[in-house]
Amino acid sequence: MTDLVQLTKDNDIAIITINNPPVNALSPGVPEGISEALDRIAQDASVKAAVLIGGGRTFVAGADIKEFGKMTSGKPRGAGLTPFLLKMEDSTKPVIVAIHGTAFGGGLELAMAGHYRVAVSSAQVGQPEVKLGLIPGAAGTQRLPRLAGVAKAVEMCMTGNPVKAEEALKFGIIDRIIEGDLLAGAIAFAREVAAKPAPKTRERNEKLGNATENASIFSSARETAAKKQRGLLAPVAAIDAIEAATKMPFEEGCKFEQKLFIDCLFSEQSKSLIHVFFSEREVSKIPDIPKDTPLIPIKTAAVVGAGTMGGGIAMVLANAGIPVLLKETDQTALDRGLATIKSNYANSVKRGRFSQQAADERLNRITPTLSYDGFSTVDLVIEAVFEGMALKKEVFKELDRVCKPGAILASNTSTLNIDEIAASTSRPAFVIGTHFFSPANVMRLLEIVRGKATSPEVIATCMQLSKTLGKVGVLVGNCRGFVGNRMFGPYRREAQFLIEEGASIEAVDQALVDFGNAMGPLAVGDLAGLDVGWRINKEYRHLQPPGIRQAFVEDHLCELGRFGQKTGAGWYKYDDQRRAAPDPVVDELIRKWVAEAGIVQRQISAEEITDRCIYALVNEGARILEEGYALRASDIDIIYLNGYGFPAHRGGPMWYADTVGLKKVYERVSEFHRQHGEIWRPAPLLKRLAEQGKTFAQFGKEEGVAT
Ligand code: 3H9
Repeated sequence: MTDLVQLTKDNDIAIITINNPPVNALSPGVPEGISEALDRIAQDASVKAAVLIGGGRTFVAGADIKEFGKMTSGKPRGAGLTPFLLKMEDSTKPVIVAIHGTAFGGGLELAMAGHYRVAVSSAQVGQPEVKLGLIPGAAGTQRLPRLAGVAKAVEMCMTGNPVKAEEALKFGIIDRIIEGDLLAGAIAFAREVAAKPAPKTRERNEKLGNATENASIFSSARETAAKKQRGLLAPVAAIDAIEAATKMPFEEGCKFEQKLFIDCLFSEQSKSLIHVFFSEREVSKIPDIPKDTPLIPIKTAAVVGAGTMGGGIAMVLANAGIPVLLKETDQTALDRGLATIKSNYANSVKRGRFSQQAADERLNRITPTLSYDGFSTVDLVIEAVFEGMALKKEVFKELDRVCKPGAILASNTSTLNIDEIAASTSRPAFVIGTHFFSPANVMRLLEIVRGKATSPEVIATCMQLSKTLGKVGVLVGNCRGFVGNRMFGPYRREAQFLIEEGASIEAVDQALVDFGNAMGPLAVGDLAGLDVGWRINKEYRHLQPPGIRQAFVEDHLCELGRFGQKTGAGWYKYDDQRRAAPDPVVDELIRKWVAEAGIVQRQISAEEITDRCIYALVNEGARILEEGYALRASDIDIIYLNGYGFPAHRGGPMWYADTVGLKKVYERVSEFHRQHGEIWRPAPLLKRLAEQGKTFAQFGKEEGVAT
């Protein structure tokens, strides 16, 4: 018996407990331990039935994801879980699986090979493999439709979304919800069924439906996958595998599933998504901020500025249960800000995201104000006023005066120097950047910008706060544009250069959408407002070294008042529903401006468009990494996945470059350098790693993020 699994007894009921913290993953040793326990139970005449339960906070959260990397890098693979699950299902003594926390992936597959399943009401079950670019690989696609029906199984395996105990009961995935103590309830249940023949899930064919009904389930699922999970292999494979369950005997279906599982496991998509899974967890680990750093309790907050960002941030705080003061300078702006918040909440209620009562509660947590009254008691202030250093300094000076000692003063600036802002206060240790992304109440990313003087407690508190707010907080250093926008500059620059050189607006956007991005760079510009970049360009133009090529089309569009969606015209023209259409006027203008600039246009391939845009991100990312403004390449990936619509199945820009191979990326960047000059000089880190045959993922810094 391994020490990951224990076997005990409650008179005639055996209890198998899995103890593999933190989530009882099916790591090597766990299946073996359960298997050995089953052997002993079979031989023990005093045992009538067995309960299988997880120790600690959860049942089994799935296969051990760390093992997949070993398997794809050539480690010999055992027989998989399927034979062991067959053995459990063939046990003549009923096995009752008792679920709390989550039974996910291999955990649910394990549970379905038991004869009965009981769960506490807070438990969840699911087949989330698709989120890792996989399909269930231990007969989940064969047993789930037999319990839940074909349509539900397709939905669960395709989306990866879990279902709660109550729904699981309704669909027959579990047999009973246990009120009170789970183990005691499961033992009682076991005694009820001990004398009955143990039902085997794999022999239950009554929910497998008929050919006509199933055909329409599968075809509509494939249509949805093509639309909503564009380019992803796993959702389609999951549908195929469930279809096999309806057409083949169980054993053959399992073999079919196994083949698809292995195809998915070895795909770049799965490797990338697994990288994302671990990176999302790694991001909160900061070398010089220990886990036990004391946190500052954030019970109340204030936001300065009720514009798009300020209003969104106030909603985020209110949604997390934190009462918030929302300050503006004049009544009109305050009313406008509040009206937007109300309409956002009304939309959420209309879309069924939450109830009217929940919306009212959230709205009631936001107190609009025109003064700093009440600021003296709040624990955190987030400033979201117009982007200008003089104004920010003025606001921070005032906040420093009115806020209590120990209150955190955060700025939502997207470009300005946090140290300079902090210097206008008497408490730079309590000043930090919290850069939300628009719309703040929707986008998951939160860049947390560390100033030179920011204290570890303030950083740890903001990292924790990001979780409370449902955001992914990434700690970054204080450089211009921080990480995300600093990289986005060269990306958008290349999109514009490509237009100037002859690519059409639609071709540029389409190439990046085909790559997997949520939107193309020009459509994003229109959405965010072209005037933002235009104003920043004007402010910083004097810092550009002379002789460096400057993009001009976007600035010219702004000079004509074409700011994007908000003015009904930018790169595209928009109708009153904000639907985009190509605008021949813009094509004509571009031809004129380009001719005036003496640029000779040419045919540009989709491959060149993606390489130039994506490698512009990568080259700047490499500089950021080497300069230490991001802790890890994977932190940069997390920023791009959560704030910029980069496709998760590509793993993020830095991971993507690693998968292409840095030697190849470096050669292409060098080629662009020769063609386009200084702006494409390869980052020293890219050059070095390419020459050493290494990856960004292998590059590590010990010192912590640069400030
Ligand atoms: C699968 O099952 C394939 C099968 O079909 C069989 C094929 C043969 N493995 O998320 P947390 C770690 S595929 C290894 O912060 P929470 C995680 O990295 C799998 N490690 O906690 C973290 O480590 P650290 C299908 C895992 O409470 C720690 O546990 N299953 C695994 O916020 C805590 O995790 C899934 O996809 C794992 N399976 O959320 C479920 N799971 O502390 C994946 C977690 O060192 N897991 N870790 O950073 C989850 O969704 C969440 O972890 C869960 C808990 C909801 C369970």
